[in-house]
Amino acid sequence: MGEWRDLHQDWVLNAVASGGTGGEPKIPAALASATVPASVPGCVHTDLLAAGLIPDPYLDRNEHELRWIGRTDWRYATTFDWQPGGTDRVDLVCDGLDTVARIELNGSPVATTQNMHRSYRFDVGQHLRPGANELVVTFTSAQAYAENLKDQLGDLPGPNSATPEPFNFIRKMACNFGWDWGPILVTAGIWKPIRLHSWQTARLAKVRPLVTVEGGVGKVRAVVEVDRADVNAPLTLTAEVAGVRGRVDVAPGETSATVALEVPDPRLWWPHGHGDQPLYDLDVALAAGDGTALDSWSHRIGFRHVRLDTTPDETGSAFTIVVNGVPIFARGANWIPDDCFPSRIGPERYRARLQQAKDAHIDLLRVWGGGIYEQEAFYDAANELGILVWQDFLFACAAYPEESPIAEEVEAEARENVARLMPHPSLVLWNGNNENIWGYFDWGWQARLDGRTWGKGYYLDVLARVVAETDPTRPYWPGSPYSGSFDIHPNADDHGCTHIWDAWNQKDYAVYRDYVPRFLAEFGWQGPPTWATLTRAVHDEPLASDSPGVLSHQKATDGNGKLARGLAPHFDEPTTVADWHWVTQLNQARALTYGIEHFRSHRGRCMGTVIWQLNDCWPVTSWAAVDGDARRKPLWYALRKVYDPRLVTVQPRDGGLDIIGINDGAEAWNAEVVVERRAFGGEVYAQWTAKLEVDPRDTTAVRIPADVATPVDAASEVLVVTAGDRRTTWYFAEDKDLAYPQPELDVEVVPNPSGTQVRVAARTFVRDLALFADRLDPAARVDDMLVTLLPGETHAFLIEGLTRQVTREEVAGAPVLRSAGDGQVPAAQAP
Ligand code: BMA
Repeated sequence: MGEWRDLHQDWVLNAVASGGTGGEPKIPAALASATVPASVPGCVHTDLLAAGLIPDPYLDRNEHELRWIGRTDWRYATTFDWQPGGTDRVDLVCDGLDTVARIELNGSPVATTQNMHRSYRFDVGQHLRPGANELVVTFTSAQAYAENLKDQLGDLPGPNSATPEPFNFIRKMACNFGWDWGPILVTAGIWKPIRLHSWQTARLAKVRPLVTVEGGVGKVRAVVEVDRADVNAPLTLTAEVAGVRGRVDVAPGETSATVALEVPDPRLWWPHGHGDQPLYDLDVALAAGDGTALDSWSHRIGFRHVRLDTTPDETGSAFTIVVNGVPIFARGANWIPDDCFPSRIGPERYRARLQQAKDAHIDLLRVWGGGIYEQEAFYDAANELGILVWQDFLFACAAYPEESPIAEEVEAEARENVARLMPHPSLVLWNGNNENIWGYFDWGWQARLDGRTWGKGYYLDVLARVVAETDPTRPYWPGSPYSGSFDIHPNADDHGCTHIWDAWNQKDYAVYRDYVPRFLAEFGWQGPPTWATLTRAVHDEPLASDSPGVLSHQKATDGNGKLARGLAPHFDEPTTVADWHWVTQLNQARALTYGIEHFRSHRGRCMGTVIWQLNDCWPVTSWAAVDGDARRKPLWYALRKVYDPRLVTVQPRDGGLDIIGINDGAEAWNAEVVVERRAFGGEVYAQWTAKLEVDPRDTTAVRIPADVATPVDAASEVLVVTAGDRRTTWYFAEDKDLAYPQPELDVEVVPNPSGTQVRVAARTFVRDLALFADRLDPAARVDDMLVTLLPGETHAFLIEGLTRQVTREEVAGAPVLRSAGDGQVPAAQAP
């Protein structure tokens, strides 16, 4: 068997040159001659931070002072002892180099690389020496490389907003060059493991398991490529899954082979909410003719069939993910890199973030094209938790060169990553790009391109071919949004997948009801991060929505203006930073609730909503539900309610109000519906009951009688709709026009074994009651939020993670306990 050896010890880092153009600060004097201990895997920024040589780029306005790092060339060096083991080959294996690297071993050049998204293997036997060896990896500034290539090939159009950085001229995580939620932190470093692999005779170069289910039989074709040190050695290949074993001989000279296995009646893998997630070990082994074990490969796989239904119908053409024959309504969220420095993201963090997604009933994550092909642990967590993964190829919001060297890199990167990720049952869709076809149609590109190529060849040809050749078990779609044809607008409501951004950018979230997309792959609304996150990152005195540090943590074009204009139709203008923070977060939660209830009510025509966005890469005002310090924003709690597999909502239809029961589960949902029109003061003005019967994976509408649905005083009445153990409310006016009573709440703090319980008894109607545990203690979390109580009702919040005792006085009012229109709530008294 081959032997692996990590080369992760004793690395040091030096700045070697600065490409300090454009008035950027050059390397600070203290650093010019410094040798810094380096972490591998890691990156320059985190090494400099650990050495105390730079301030934290995530805090205040530090980011802006650190642009020089991305303009500098960096040299990583280590020495290691090595003794010849007598194997045929010793390879240097680099799982990830970020990005433009020159590798030298004992002074001899080994290779140069220019793609963060690929791995590399080099035969280094001739460079190794018995005893001490020196390995050096020098990174050219990615910024300088991309700018040079841009100059060489000629500029191409990018996003229609924000300063375009040359992210489309280098195969590197695009959002490193800044995004409308991310800072400009252009990294360099050995971001994934780097190892020596000593091996004999032959090894498994690539294993592609093609897994599907046909007629109840699990089918696995393990397609294997073999790398040979001995061309003539006879080899055998075995594969085993669920107790079924297959074996083939690999004749001398041959470098590929396939073992086909059939598993009768395997347990099927499902997204959560639709079934279990059984996983099976697939073991592949390579042996010499005499039986000597040479190499092995293992991965957990899952048996499921997946297809994308894009059949034309009376409306247009569908976009439905079908798993094991069942059309799934995707309750999704977009995923961006969870850190600007992805080498910091380990399995536990991936697992925690995906668990947060699942806890909010999210069953699909779309890995967005401006980030990375995520690390194995992301997909492992998705497999285990039953979260479907839609994976973009890495192209976002720009025209991309189809010339050398980008073209070769794109194809190599695609082939590698499709093969790497295909064992994961959670992965159900490959998508060509993010918004580039839309950009070509609508962002004024065509005039600027003047006939030049812009990436279309990747999306319609290269990537489609790579998926068909590498992993024919999975569907491929050229872009998001895309209608399926260049004859139809890519963002057409009736076709394919759609992004709705006019709501946030220009209009109001009310326009969501003007659309019924077939599959909504992006839509979102901004809100600030939690208070604890904001105040950890920003130390402005005084802190304001437009103080310098807060503004630097708002990257969207006119972001604060859009927040304010988005608030105006719904809420009174806030006057303090605390009120701004609460009400913009509440409005974010409201916007997505409004949209998702509407889109889900059209289940069937619409088969998915993928909110922009689940997570953040640093502390920032953004569209995320979970902020850059992993804290859940009010939106997260709203998602958990509105993505409930069983949802009851009130929707305006044909001049009246319908109750719509939505059932994404596999069981029928039958409930008695009680509708009450109540005054905020408690009086019940009208009551009506009906039966709600919703088939599995279906919706049912019930019209509310007009007299029940018509208020006497729109400002002070609410419809309370109860369907079994689900409840929703409907209002006849916007918050700013509602005459909410001044909340009267009896608050009790009760320590209990699992945390601290805060019981709130409402003497008045109170809407969207929220308890901000992070205001009490940055370590604390609350179990629920946005709870609406009728007079006489009580809710118990559970706070976990408190590191101190809290008093009733601290908890009982703003800024800890808040509700919609709570301006009159007396502020908490100092303890
Ligand atoms: C879409 C995304 C991202 C962006 C988001 C918010 O365009 O694809 O590029 O961050 O909207 O503006």
